[in-house]
Amino acid sequence: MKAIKVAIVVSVIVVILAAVFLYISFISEPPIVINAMANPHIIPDDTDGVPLWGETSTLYITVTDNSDISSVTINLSSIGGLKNQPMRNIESNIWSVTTNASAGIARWNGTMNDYVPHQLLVNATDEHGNSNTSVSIKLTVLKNGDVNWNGEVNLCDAVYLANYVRNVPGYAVLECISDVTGDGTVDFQNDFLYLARHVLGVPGYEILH
Ligand SMILES: [Ca+2]
Ligand SMILES: [Ca+2]
Ligand SMILES: [Ca+2]
Ligand SMILES: [Ca+2]
Repeated sequence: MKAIKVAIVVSVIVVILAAVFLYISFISEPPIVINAMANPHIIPDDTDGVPLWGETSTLYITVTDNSDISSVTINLSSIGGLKNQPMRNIESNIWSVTTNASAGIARWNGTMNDYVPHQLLVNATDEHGNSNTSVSIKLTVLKNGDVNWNGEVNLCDAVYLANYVRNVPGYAVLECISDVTGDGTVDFQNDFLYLARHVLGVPGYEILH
């Protein structure tokens, strides 16, 4: 009889320990972070510090967890923003923030002959303090006005832009990089003339918009 009682007590203890263990593993799970996206994923650096047309990107991430999420932040320091920029819960599991990129932070790699994307690290933390810091959102920042995508802004870009706005075949551009007047359209009268004067050092055209 005593042996049976001992067996029951031991079983109960084992079940309680297993339940505690399961509960601890349940609450110590970090959030799952997926679907990193930047829309658009290419922007120019914001050379006048005023984020006009085409100069911002909205960053999105999906965060799920078996507990509540206490915060989702993103490190925007490499593009001139906050190290712990809060993201906003816009719907169900999707978090978002819109940002521009400070002047001068475009990274050109001469060996690769291309811009190096910024990897913006997300930190998703649940209500028990478990964090997932394994996912980044990729954002490529070009020099504003680098119309022909070669790492520098010079007269070649103005000539290239002139060809684009006159519909010369073979001259595709990203309009967000080419709208250096910041009015939301790319044209000869405004953007070509402004960019040409800028690269030629004409006073009054020092800053691209
Ligand atoms: Ca701007
Ligand atoms: Ca260029
Ligand atoms: Ca324009
Ligand atoms: Ca612009």
